[in-house]
Amino acid sequence: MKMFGRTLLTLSLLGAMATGVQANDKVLRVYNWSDYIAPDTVKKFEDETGIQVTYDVFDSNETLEARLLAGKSGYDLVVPSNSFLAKQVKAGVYQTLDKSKLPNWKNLNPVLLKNASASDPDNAHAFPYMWGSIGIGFNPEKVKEVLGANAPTNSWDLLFKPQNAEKLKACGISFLDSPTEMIPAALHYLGYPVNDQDKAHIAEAEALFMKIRPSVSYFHSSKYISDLANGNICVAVGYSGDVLQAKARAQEAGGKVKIDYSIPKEGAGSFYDMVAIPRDAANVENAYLFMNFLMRPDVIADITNNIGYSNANAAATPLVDEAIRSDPGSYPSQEVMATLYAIPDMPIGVQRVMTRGWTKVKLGK
Ligand code: N2P
Repeated sequence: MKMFGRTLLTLSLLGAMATGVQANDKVLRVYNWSDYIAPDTVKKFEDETGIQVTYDVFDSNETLEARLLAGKSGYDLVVPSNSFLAKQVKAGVYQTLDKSKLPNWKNLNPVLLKNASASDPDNAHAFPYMWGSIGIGFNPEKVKEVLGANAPTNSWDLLFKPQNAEKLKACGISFLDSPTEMIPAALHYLGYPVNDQDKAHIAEAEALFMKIRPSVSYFHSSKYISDLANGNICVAVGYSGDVLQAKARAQEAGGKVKIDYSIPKEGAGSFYDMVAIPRDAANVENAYLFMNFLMRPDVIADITNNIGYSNANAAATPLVDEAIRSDPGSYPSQEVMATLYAIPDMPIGVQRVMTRGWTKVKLGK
């Protein structure tokens, strides 16, 4: 009997491990984008709840997706962009949210929830954390020195015209290391739909990058923040809030380096970053507590005030610093918003084609 009981226990433990239904210890494992939280957010949560948080970071959807699809990521909360969320939801990567455990859901902006529901019907698996655009961070003085006063900093011509890139090479250019975000930017510039799946058009977009490749210092999705701020590079294609962080760091360092952010007039990509619980999360109740904490107006406003990204919490808006609310990089005008396109959700096969092409672009051959 005893033996039988132990076997049953072992079996049910194994079953629990397989389904991810486990006891919630006082721990939580979070995987978020780098430079995407206030310095004391995690500590505040730990102090209030007694839950110990392991907080790791990534800087591209591609990296997060590789972890998730390999299975058993070990994380209880992750933050994919909406363009990746849709596919991951279909692949069964996430738990359906029990919104009765999220009383602060009421604070979220209904318009942004509706927009985000295009990737996740009824917002069943995730809530929008922050959103932003993918534009051009630049050092106006250095760019002027190299290209003159009429440098087209308000256009993708600044980088996609090889004669401009060749000159800017002297002060340093970087691009995000993300084929799913950078190839649509080139497709858009070439006049193709951003979700174009025609392999010949994708090859043209890669060829455009190949032409300017010799002028690019590097492809990386987070290093440009400090490099812009230090004056090590003068132009970076990057995420809106990250460029604003570079600008703030440069100001804090004495203001010798100036940084601006531009949403090119042809339009730029936009994203929503979404908080979700992986299916095999071990600490689900704690994940709900952290989600609900992130939906608190004071908590999320404090994060925006530190990272420069616009959050998706309507109740938090009055608590966001006026300087951020009036910054056109964080909160673009309606006219500029109308020029933004959503980063497309590409079928996995097309994503692979883009990744292969991108590897060649990075190698320069
Ligand atoms: C944070 C970048 C988040 C925006 N460094 C890209 N989804």
